[in-house]
Amino acid sequence: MQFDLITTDPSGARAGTITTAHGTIQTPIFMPVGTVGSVKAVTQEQLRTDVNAQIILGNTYHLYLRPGTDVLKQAGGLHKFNGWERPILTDSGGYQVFSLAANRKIKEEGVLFQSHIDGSRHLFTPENVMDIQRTIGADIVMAFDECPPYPSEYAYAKRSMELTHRWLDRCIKRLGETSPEYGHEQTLFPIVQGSTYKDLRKISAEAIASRNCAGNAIGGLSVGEPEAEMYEMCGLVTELLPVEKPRYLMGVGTPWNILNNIELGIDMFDCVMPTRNGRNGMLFTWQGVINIRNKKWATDFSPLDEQNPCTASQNYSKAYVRHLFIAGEILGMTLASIHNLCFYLELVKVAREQILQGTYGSWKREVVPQLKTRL
Ligand code: PRF
Repeated sequence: MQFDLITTDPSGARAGTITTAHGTIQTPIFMPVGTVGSVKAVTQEQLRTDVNAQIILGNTYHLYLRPGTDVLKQAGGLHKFNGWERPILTDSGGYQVFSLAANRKIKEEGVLFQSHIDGSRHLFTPENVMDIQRTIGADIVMAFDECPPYPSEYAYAKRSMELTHRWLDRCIKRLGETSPEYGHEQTLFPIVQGSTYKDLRKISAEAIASRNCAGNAIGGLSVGEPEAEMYEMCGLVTELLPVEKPRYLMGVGTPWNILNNIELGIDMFDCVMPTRNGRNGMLFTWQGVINIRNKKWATDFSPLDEQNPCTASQNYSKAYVRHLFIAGEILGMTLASIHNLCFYLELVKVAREQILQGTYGSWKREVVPQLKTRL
């Protein structure tokens, strides 16, 4: 993997390119979440042509439980299995195991947990999580971490962060001792933790930077803390992470969260919000947020979103999509998901253009209030 930093805007926002074995990614980028190897309600063709996604996410936790590594190995990896030929990043399970699994028990060795599907017992360790990600075959693989809840006591957050650092060294060692299963390069991103404690965040950012990996991630944010705290933590971490490597803020967020964090020097984002909230009828637009189920759209025959270039936004009316939601038609969820993903990809595309022009800061201050408006 190669990262080329093209420019840093006066505001601090960055534009660059990431080159992987499965293609190039223009940063800043938003990565749609495809938990089980599918971006919910959207086909791979729609992702390619309507959304124009450059990279998607998969989850080690889910893919390990279903379909399992035997099937993925026989398929020749996730790219072949789901027909997505562009880059894939897999999260390590170091978050899902804490948010989804039952009876999880954290030990030095790893995490013992019970599947949320059938209650079966499993152990995730830094080593087997690297092995599973080898079998999935993602281009970017995440280190196994612990994401402490918000709020966490200082002592807990410190112990947890130190465990994450020890697990990181085991991840690096294991990846170094194994080879890609399908011939293409796989790049490890370590994850900064430290909850909402400034000194822990600094210690963690320095520890992560010292491992000299090709890219770095920030975890443990957008877990319920006030937005101001997320920005404060993100800002002090990006100041300590190397300039010449991509920075990925995990699980963030709203359109305005993304724009504000781009200004703090973040290059990559993922979030379930455009798809999950889309399936509930929440639509993001440049004018603001729409609840498409609202009665007020019942006879609004204007396009879902004139400013959004994708076919879902252009060729279907608000009234029609509202009708689909009220009638419980699955097409409503598909159109809302495509619309929202297309909007998120447009958002980062326009952000990139503004960065390249050196006008990001004033543009961002202008659009953020609009984006937050409730329509
Ligand atoms: N760690 C991992 N994945 C994540 C997170 C984390 O802290 C978050 C937190 N917002 C989202 N996804 N491994």
